[in-house]
Amino acid sequence: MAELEIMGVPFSNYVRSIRMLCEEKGVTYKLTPSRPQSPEVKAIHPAGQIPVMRHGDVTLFESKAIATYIDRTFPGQKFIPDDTLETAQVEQWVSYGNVKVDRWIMREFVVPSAFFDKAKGPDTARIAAALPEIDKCCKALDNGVAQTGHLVGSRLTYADMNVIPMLSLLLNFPAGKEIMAKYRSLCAYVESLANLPSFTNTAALPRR
Ligand SMILES: N[C@@H](CCC(=O)N[C@@H](CS)C(=O)NCC(=O)O)C(=O)O
Repeated sequence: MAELEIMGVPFSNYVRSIRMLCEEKGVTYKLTPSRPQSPEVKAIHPAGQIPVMRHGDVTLFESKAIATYIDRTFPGQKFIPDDTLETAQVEQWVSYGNVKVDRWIMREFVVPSAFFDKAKGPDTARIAAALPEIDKCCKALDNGVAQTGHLVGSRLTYADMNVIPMLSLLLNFPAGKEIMAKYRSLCAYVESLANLPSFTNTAALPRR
């Protein structure tokens, strides 16, 4: 079978989710460190976003589509279950993760806190405005994992892999830690997922 190629930089939360899936399934892949908006990424994703994927003649963009392809193409445990209700529940949490969790944690909080014009400093009003929305996301996820410790059923699925990179980044910031500390089930969930080898092996920077 052709080699699977994931294109994207390792500090992208979505690249990490896809890499976690490959690790969990035991799929060998090559990570090509392509930046968003680079010509090779734009050749696959119309909006120039990462990750994108190549496998033989197949190219794909959008992380959930890539995840579905990998989960169904390669042998091993399924992380997007066959059961109709559980498949729909994975879709539900991935959509919520992409529309709300990614927006408020990544785009409105982590990215503007970490990357800003040094001369101007971070946009503190924008970052502060994200906090109540992040609280709502954490509350929803806390409810979601309260019964089983996972978002879907009682085992790891792609829904969990989609959100854990974002939640762990939130913990790098005191304001993020403070919000998360209010939600006990969510704290336990993040702690347990962050110990998975698929998570630690895909860190952008090696653990010190
Ligand atoms: N809906 C897309 C979102 C991908 C996305 O937001 N990627 C970010 C990096 S984590 C990116 O490429 N940002 C740069 C840009 O939008 O130009 C997916 O699920 O793949």
